[in-house]
Amino acid sequence: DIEIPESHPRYQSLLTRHRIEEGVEKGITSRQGLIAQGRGEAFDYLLGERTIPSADEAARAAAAHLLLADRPVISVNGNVAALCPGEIVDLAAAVDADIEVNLFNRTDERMRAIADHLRDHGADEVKGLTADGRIPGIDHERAKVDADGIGSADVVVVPLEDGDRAEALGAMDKVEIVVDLNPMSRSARVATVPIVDNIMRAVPNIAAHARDLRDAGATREELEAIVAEFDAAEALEAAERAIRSGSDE
Ligand code: PTJ
Repeated sequence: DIEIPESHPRYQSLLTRHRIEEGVEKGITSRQGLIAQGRGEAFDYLLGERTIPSADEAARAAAAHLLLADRPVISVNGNVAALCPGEIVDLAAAVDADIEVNLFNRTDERMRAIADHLRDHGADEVKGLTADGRIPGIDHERAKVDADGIGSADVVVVPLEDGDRAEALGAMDKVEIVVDLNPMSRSARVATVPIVDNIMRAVPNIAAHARDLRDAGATREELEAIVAEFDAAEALEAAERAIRSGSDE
């Protein structure tokens, strides 16, 4: 591991880059993942590398959806696995969700490397390798999912998803929670709950909200009210305003 002093003004950003680089070296992250990370970083810089209030509200709405779900699944790709594997395992435990590896550039090798990496970080079951289900409307390789995972999920968390697949998943009538730093991306626009935040902040934040709601004894009705009050279009507008003005929207 490289040593980055925590006092460095770009500490988080350097740590993130290092994790992605390591992910590529370990065969977890695709080379395209490096480009995706660069794109995300630019938006994070414009947002002030912080969780804006509307993203925090979105994370709370996401937590409520996950607690209400019958079959919640968290989808993991090569970037997510490299950046926050432990946090994904913790979120899955907090809301009793399954974890499924789901890749845009799918190879068996990378599927296995990511599943092993998640198990090293405490996951017991990792779905995605069976691939006996399909997302209708997208080409074969990219459509593969587990029938008893994303295939039959009612709520899916898809961090950093490609626009086509986000659209196709939305068309399957699932509640789709997208984490994407670009509020203008197609994925963010088709999401039931778009969280415009870095996955390294958003994933632990959803878990913290889920635990707070559970500890406060939130009822089904209260969770449903949180879900109903959330306005996706308004959250995206707030994120754009924050980017343009450099302040709190
Ligand atoms: O591992 P694979 O094969 O499934 O491939 C994963 C990538 C991410 C390479 C693939 O899905 C892809 O090409 O995605 P895109 O179309 O580049 O979209 C990535 C989106 O995620 C962009 O809108 C970025 O702004 C955003 N993004 C990148 N890094 C982060 C992020 N959002 C939140 N947190 C990040 N750390």
